Amino acid sequence: MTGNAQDIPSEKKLRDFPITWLRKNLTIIIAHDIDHDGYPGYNDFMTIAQRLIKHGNVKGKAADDVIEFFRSYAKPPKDGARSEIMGKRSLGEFVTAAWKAEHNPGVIDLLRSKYSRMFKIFDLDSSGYITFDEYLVFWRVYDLDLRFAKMQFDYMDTDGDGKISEEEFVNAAVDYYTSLDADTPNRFYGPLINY
Ligand SMILES: [Ca+2]
Ligand SMILES: [Ca+2]
Repeated sequence: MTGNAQDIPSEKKLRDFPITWLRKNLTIIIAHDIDHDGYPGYNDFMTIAQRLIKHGNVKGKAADDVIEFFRSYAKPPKDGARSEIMGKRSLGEFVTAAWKAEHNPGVIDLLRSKYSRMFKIFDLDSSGYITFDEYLVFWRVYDLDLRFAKMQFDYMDTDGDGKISEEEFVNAAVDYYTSLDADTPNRFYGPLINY
């Protein structure tokens, strides 16, 4: 990771951010902003949870876990790194808060723990791996362009065994948030939007 929160002037224009970082963060925001009101809010996360329960045919306790996961993400603890982000109500504010959050010490641990939980949610049969069929549920939940799902699956499957381990999933997520490489093939939340 390069740069720090102080690099961002108080006006906080979108062009002040590194372009690849911005494209990835706008891609994340658009993937989560299901109702298209400009930012991911509580209702969006609940819609995502319901989609996952439906597309993944998740039942009982596992369905409760899905709702709890997305609720905790949408309503983070007030003193947590994400509470700052979830309070934002415009794209510029949201992106600025995301930039600050990603430059907090300990953010890697937070990301690892979040995506470790997410891995378990998308490992629908609790086999310890996400198969390609299970992975397609991820793309359907976020309404991503399915033509690119296999490319990203193969990118994440670094040991080439045809399935995604927890480590592979979490590593890809952390790389997505932290790498500023303009040529990164990582499309964790689908094709990068142009900006
Ligand atoms: Ca599985
Ligand atoms: Ca693998």
